Amino acid sequence: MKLPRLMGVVNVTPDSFSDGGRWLQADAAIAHGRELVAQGADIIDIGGESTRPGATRPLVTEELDRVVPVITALAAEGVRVSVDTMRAEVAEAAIAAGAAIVNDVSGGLADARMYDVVAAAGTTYVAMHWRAQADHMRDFAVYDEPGGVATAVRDELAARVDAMLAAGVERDRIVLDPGLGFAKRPEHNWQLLHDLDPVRALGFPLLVGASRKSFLGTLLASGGSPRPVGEREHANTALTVLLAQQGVWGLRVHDVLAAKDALRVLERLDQAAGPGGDRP
Ligand code: PMM
Repeated sequence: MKLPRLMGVVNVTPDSFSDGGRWLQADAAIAHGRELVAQGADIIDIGGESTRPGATRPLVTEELDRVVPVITALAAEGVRVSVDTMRAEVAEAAIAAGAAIVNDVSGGLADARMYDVVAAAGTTYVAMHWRAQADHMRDFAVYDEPGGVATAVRDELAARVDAMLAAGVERDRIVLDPGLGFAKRPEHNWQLLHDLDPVRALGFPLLVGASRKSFLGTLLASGGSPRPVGEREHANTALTVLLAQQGVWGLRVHDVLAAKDALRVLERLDQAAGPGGDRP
């Protein structure tokens, strides 16, 4: 079994829902990146803009000031870094600082220059399904088409892929992401997780980010209150196993140790099955 890569999250933001404010200082963010690598992260995803529902956008200069020093330091140590940004200017600076992957939650919709930057640099490009900026994405969480959310996400990502290829992004540089929690209500996230096949059928590697998201908090709610962000890890571990068994390319996670432990269990079971599998 080919196990997924683990992309460890470092949000250099004051306001991310999952870890906002914890890694805002460059030194703290760099140390956290190193810690995640030591725990088994294959990629460190560095972001300077919170995309939680309702968030307002930082200035470009703020975003640059947050991410560039952290990318520079970690890339210089040989860490495979991705930059989580919707802005071409930030992607460009991040690539110059050593980022190998551009992770764009808007799939190129937020900045018309993004595909040109990625095509010119030849970096891997993660294009996520997205419909609107965080301050009004809730209004776009409507999937009335026949086939529901899975086919809508497939069709909208397919349109992005066509635009990327037309702009000169190499096919083998593209990774797609269904965008859990982005313009999606809990039931949409579950439907997507239940049926990733339409998106997978586009023929690109898939990255999935479920870690700490509010649909897990809703699932695990008690007494009418969502389960707090820091107590959603066991549910994410269950998804880590399920998605790994479905052959996804990567998982974007905050708790790398938990995800890595789950993957090690799968790896060990795979070895026990031997080259011929566990069939008699
Ligand atoms: N989710 C968040 C941020 N960036 N990038 C990708 N590719 N996929 C995601 O699901 C995704 C992302 C929001 O979570 P955070 O605030 O914990 O970073």
